Amino acid sequence: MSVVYTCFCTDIIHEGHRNLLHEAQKYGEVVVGALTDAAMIQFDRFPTISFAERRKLLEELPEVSRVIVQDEIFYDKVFDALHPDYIIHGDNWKEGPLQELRRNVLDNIARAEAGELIEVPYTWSEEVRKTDSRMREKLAMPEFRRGRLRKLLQISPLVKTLEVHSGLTGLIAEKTIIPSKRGGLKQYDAMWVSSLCDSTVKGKPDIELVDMSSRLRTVDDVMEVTTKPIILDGDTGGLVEHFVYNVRTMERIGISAVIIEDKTGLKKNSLFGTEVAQTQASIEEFCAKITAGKRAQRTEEFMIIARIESLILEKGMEDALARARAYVSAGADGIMIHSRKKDPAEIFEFCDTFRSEDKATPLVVVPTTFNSVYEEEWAKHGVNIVIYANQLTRSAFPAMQDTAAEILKNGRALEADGRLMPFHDIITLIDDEL
Ligand code: SPV
Ligand code: MG
Repeated sequence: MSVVYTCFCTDIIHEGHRNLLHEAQKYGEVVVGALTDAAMIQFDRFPTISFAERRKLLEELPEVSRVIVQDEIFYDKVFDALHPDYIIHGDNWKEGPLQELRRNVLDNIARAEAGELIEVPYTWSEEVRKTDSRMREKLAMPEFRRGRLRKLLQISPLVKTLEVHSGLTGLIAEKTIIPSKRGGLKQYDAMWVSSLCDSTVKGKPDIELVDMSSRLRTVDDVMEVTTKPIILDGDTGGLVEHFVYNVRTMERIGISAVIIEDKTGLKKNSLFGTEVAQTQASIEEFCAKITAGKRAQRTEEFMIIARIESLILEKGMEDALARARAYVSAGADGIMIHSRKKDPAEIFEFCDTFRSEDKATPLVVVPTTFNSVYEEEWAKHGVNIVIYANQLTRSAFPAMQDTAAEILKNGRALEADGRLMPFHDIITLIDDEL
């Protein structure tokens, strides 16, 4: 009997999947691939149920004779192990990033000199639309979004995080998907609400002048239109009495982690380094803040990450490492180490030493100045989260400035038009539905 293979990236079986399975049955024995969590996050679908539950869901389908594990989104291994006679898929993958998968199937058919691709019309029904929107809704809910960072840390070798400061930048972080050179699809895993960028877009300096209520309004704007987890730049965390209160608020609205830095008094941006007066908190003082925050927290999922400013303030590697050990003992769920050097050597040294002593605590880096390091290299040095902390704001600002000057210069907007997004694209940019 012929083998017909298909694979669904879903947690819910709807009418569209059933239609496809009925069609598949006509060609032979139906084998379905259950995508692992790691494979699933390479799509724009984050699993909302466990792999075991997903597998069971597929096994219980009467049309399915066998379920196999598919641990990458491309089909090479499936072809090698199963030698399918047919691959069946909805025709919706003829457009957008999924085209890469279609191409991969066609390449495999050519390579194996066997197999045939069957494409069935995608079911665009009300039930399918509602099911899809139910899944997205679940992902956007605070209780689900909050725990997603911890889950990602389990399944992803490196959590790629992009700075966002508005609904629009949130959508960029949510929806930018590109084919990866190595095969697969690439996208961001999480979002960073930076104090520098959140202040800058409000025209204010990064000195904790923009208060937490305002910062949380930015977070809410982002949350309204996205589903990915949020890491909040919590500056110094403020007074302990305020921090504990804010921890509960952050948890309640679905933020996954806050990063607080071990500075005290008037905080200035780290990249000033020692050019401006900045004071580091004592180890005891900062540990007390971490412990108070952890005690205040109500859920298991929320993370308080401690950021060490010793290298920024030229206090030395030993001070940085001593602080890392103390902050972890005080309850920190992760360590962020920062530097303003272009050369990544001191960051590598910190990460390597820390990892040799502590295999588990997540490590975070913000490669703004030391930006030559590739993600794979960070992972090799034991880093778990990499934050691109300001690049969206820094690319938008000069573009807007140039456009403003160009219009002034010419006394009309025609000359600026070449660098602008077509008008039609801006009015259709935002979907009516998320
Ligand atoms: C931010 O993005 O606000 C940060 C990172 O805190 S840095 O600007 O490098 O200090
Ligand atoms: Mg900051």
